Amino acid sequence: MRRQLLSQHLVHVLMNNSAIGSAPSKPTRDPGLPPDTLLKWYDEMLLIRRFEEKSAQLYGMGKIGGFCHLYNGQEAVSTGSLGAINPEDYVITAYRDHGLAISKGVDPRAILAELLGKHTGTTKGKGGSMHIFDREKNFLGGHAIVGGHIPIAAGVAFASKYRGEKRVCLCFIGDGATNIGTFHESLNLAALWKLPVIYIIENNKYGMGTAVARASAVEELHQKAAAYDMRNEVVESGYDVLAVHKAVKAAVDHARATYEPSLLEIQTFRYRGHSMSDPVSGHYRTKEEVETQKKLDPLVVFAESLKRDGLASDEYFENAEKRIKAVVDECVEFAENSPEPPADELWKDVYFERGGF
Ligand SMILES: Cc1ncc(C[n+]2csc(CCOP(=O)(O)OP(=O)(O)O)c2C)c(N)n1
Ligand SMILES: [Mg+2]
Repeated sequence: MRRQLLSQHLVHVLMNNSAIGSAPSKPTRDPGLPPDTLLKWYDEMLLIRRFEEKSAQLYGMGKIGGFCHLYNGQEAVSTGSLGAINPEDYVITAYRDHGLAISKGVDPRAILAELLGKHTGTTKGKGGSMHIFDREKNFLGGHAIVGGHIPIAAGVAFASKYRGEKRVCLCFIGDGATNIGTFHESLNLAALWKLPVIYIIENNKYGMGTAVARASAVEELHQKAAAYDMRNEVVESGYDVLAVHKAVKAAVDHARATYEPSLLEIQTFRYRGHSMSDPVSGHYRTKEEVETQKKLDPLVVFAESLKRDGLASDEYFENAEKRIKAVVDECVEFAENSPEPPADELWKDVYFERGGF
């Protein structure tokens, strides 16, 4: 209830604040963040949005098969979080993975090729949308089983600590996944063994068609950390890339200094249906709810804050649209012109044969 009131309050502030167009006035920019970085973040968020829109279009044309879960609306979580880590740090997530892969620097052409089932895709066209993976970029998936990747993140963090490294692991979890057994087992061990993993709940308020309140005995999801005496924080303005970045940066700094884990809950919203097979609202949420949430569009909020701080003009945003459109067009051209996997690929990479990660 408190959150609903807060969200209504923010929408009210947005709609009535003529001086700043459509953006809330807080939080203000961290002066330590260079303008170039902020503009790069904006471009990245725009790329994620346009990439997902193109994916939806290609899906509708029958060029993408199987499951496909889009990230529209959650861009500030991806960009803000991954803006707080280094290339050698790890990221692991569930099946809603395109945006996080883009933020981790995975080649968007290879991501789209994977969606189209092409040999040039990130998993050679055999994994599809839910299994984007790039070992070189330390992007460890893309996992389809809800909760399946949560213990893997603890293992990755264990390896980092065991080797005396300072690499952290960001593990993204849906709100629904916090009700799965592996979530609790993993948090317990991460806290007990002091593992440098930051669990980030992307609370988009629904697990498929089930609202958080109907699936979880505890609605304030970050409070689940209390059972394991784990550092935790909630970001109610998950549409604000700067607020997300601040919370994740604090957790990352803490993990590097102490090896201790954190659980962050970032409140966000997905604009589309659960997957491409679902309608935008369906029976479980109303059009009004979706429209209300869209007034807190992360791209609009960020653009307004950049303008307000004098870091970008309308011209910048117009050019950004053109630049990003060219990138997405290149992805489509690359993916469409790439070959299908050859038949002898069928049995390759099915089982891991030797070596370590
Ligand atoms: C173990 C398991 N149970 C059920 C499913 C079917 N399933 C796919 S997504 C999903 C909902 C998960 O919701 P949430 O964790 O909130 O993530 P979101 O889709 O909102 O990003 C379910 C139940 C699954 N993939 N794996
Ligand atoms: Mg969810």
